[in-house]
Formats: sequence, C-alpha cells, structure tokens
Amino acid sequence: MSKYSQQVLQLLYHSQPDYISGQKIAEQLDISRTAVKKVIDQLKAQGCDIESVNHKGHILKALPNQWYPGIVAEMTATSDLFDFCEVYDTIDSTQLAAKKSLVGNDQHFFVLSDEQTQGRGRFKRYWSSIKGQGLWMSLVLRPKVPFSMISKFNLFIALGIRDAIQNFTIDPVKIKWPNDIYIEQGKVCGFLTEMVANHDGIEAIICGIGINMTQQQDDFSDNIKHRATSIQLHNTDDINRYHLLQTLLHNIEYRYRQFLTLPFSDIRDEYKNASNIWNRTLTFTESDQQFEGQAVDIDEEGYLIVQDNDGKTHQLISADIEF
Ligand code: BT5
Repeated sequence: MSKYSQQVLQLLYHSQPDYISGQKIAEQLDISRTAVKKVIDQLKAQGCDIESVNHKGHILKALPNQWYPGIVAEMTATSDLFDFCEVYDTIDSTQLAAKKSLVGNDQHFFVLSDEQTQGRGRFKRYWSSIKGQGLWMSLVLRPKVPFSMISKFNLFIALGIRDAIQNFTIDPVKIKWPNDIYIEQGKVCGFLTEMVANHDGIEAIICGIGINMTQQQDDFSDNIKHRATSIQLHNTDDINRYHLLQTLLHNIEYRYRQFLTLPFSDIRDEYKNASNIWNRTLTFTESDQQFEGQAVDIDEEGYLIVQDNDGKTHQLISADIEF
C-alpha cells in the first residue's frame, strides 16, 4: 500500500458526506494530483467504495470489512480518553498485544485486530475471532483506584457495551452478569477485565471485548453455534463497523467517567433492568462448586445475591452462569 493511503483515507473520511477535490488532497499532503489519483485507484482496487466525479472530486461511500489504521486514528483523535490505537490485520490476541504495549508509558489506548489466532475468554477458554466478522479489541485504562475496584469497573463497562450494541438492533440486548452480552438466547459479546497492579493500586486495566458483528449462524463452529449470535443476525441493514466502533468508544468513555465518580448504587437499577438473569433457574459455577438456583438481586456493591434450590443464600462477586 502507498505510504499516503491512510492519510488519503483520513481526508476522505473526514470530508464525508461531502466530496473532496484531488487538488485539495494534493495540497494537504503536499503531493502531486497524479500521486493522489494513484492512491485513490489503489484504494478502489482494495475494495473501498470511492466515487470520483469530474469537477467535484471524490467521496467515500463504503469501506470493506477491515480496519484501516488511518480511519481508526481519526476516531482516536476526537476521543477525550484515548491517546492512540494499534491496528492489526491479524494477531494472536489483542489482549496480549495490549499487555506488551502498556509497559513503559502511562497512556490510555486500545488495540484492534481483524482476526485473532489465539483469542481467549476467561480462564484461558477459547474465543472464536473469525477474520473480518467481529470487533476484537482490548482497552488499556489507568484509573487511580485500589484493585478491589475492578469488579465495579466491570459493572459500569458492561452497561456501556450493552448500550452501544443496542443502537444496532431493535431486539433487546441484555447483560448476563458478569461478563456476557446477549441478544435473545444468543451470546453476541463476551468481555473480560484483567489488571496490572502494584501495592499502590491498579497500574492498568486491560479490558478485552469481543463483539460478533457479521457472522451468519453457520459461520460459528459446532460447539458454540447453538448459543452464539451476531448483531447482523438481528439487523436487516448492513452493520457499519466504524459506526459500531465509534458508538462503543463513546459509550465506554461515558461509563468510564461514571465509574470514576459514582458509586455502583447510582446505576444499580439501570443495571438490573438491563440484565437477563431474573426469574429463571440458573446453574452457577464458582471455583469448584456448582449449584442451581435463582438470582434474586444485585446489591449496592454489585454482588449478585443468589438463592440456591436448598434455600441457602450466596453472595457472588464472579461466577459462571448457565441458563
Ligand atoms: C468471554 O469469556 O466471554 C470473554 C471473551 C473476550 C474476547 C475478547 S476479543 C478481544 C480480546 N482478546 C482476547 O484474546 N480476548 C478478548 P468466557 O466467559 O470465558 O466465554 C468463553 C466461551 O464463550 C467459550 O468457552 C465458548 O463457549 C464461547 N465462545 C467462544 N467464542 C465465541 C464467540 N465468538 N461468540 C459467542 N460465544 C463464544
């Protein structure tokens, strides 16, 4: 790819919904109009839908299903929270990349990849991260808080992710406490929160988010097909991945600021209303212990209150729940 292609894309993206002339692009990048035309032809050949009209210029109509660093950087530039982003075509895991990149700086950033070859869930479980079909991302944040606050972070961020996805479907999007987001009976997103901590508190939170964007049911492997879904399966329009990313970043920023300033009790009702675990029998696995019961409440601190089938009450901070 030409070294100017990301910058040309940035200018095209920025000028939407208007045309931008070849002359203007050439001036802004200090290159010739012939060079601009060459870059635009290359971008078109890669699948970018760019319309070029005599005397008007060029307009970006649509992008292929891949992350372009230039456009993601454009979004980061307008963010109050994130300092930079890393974008990959393929990587083992964005979570691992984020952990490497957080060393030696104190910046807020995120890592995105079109594909993960070793995507991981909690407890090193596998996370299916098919190329071009999902939003596979890790955030690095630096709250100056004690490490006991990590569960509270999880609760606030869950609402941010839920709200973002809800913008793309009319079907109800719900949180399955503590780490999953569902649309109807299917898991559309899983996230996990890890941290680097020292005796003063949290050095960095690394929050990995996997959102299924465009998969059809048959794209999922047999072992997850029956309980995985994608946003596309609940929306008749094409999902614009950049719009989803921008909406997600916006909601995460909003909930992160709330997390820093508000107690969980302020969003407790909102969280409970957004949850899908009420009035059904659930199987809980906590460490080696497994039991059936019903979730009855989430308390002021964010603990899940569960009554098992023997009538015994449990207070859980984290657990695996199965419907
Ligand atoms: C999670 O774990 O749900 C957290 C997933 C976090 C993934 C993101 S992607 C970006 C970042 N980089 C990473 O390497 N990871 C993070 P858990 O609750 O343990 O759920 C894992 C289980 O979900 C698996 O055992 C499967 O049953 C199921 N699963 C795997 N891939 C799935 C998918 N794409 N959609 C729905 N369910 C899936």
